[in-house]
Amino acid sequence: MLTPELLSEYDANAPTETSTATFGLGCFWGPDAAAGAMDGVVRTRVGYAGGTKPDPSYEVIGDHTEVVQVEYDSTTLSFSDLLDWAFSEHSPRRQSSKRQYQNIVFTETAAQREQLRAFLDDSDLRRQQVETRLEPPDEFYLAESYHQKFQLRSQRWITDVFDELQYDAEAIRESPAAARLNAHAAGQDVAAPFLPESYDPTSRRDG
Ligand code: MHO
Repeated sequence: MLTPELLSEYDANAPTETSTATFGLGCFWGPDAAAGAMDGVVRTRVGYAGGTKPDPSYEVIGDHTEVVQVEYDSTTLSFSDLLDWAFSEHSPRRQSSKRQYQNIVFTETAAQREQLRAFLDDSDLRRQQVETRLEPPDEFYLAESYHQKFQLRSQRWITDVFDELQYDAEAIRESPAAARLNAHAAGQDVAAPFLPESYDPTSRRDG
C-alpha cells in the first residue's frame, strides 16, 4: 500500500553514499523511468549535458543532449551493470541525427573509464562501430521540474501522497521512492514495500 509513512520511511533509509553516472539515451522520460526500476539505483534526475551553451533549457537547449543522471549504490550495482543496461536501451551502431537525442556515455572516474573499456572489449562491438559518444564528465544542467519523474506526474494516487508529505518539486526529484514510483507508473516491473502490486521476485514473469 502506498502510504505516506512507508514512502517517507523508504526515503529516510535510502543509502546516502552513492556514485553518479550520466547517460544520453534519447528522450529522457523513458530512461528516467527505466533506471528507477533497477535495484541499486537510489535517485534519478533528468537534465541537459554534452554541449557548450550555458544554462540550457528544454525550449532553448542549444547543442546539449537530454540525459538521465543516476545515483547508485555501488555495493549493489556496478557501473558495468549500468553499462549493460544503457547499451540495452540504445543501438550503439546508430547515432541520432538530432543533437537533443544523442546516445552518450559519460565516464566520471578512472574506475568508470576502466569498466567502460572492459565492457567494450568483452562486447562483440568493434570500437570503430561504436557511434555512441563516450565522453569525460561534463556540466550537468537540471531539467525543468515538469520533466522530472515525468511518468508519475499524471498519476493522482501518487502525487496525492507527495502532497500529503508536503514534498516540493525538488523533494520529488530527489526522492528514492519517487524513482521507484516513476518506474511503476511507466509499467516497469519494480519492487518496493509501498507498491500496491509489489511482486514476489521468485514468481517473476519471464519476458
Ligand atoms: N516531444 C516528444 C519528446 C519529449 S522528450 C522530453 C514527446 O512529447 O514525446 O524530448
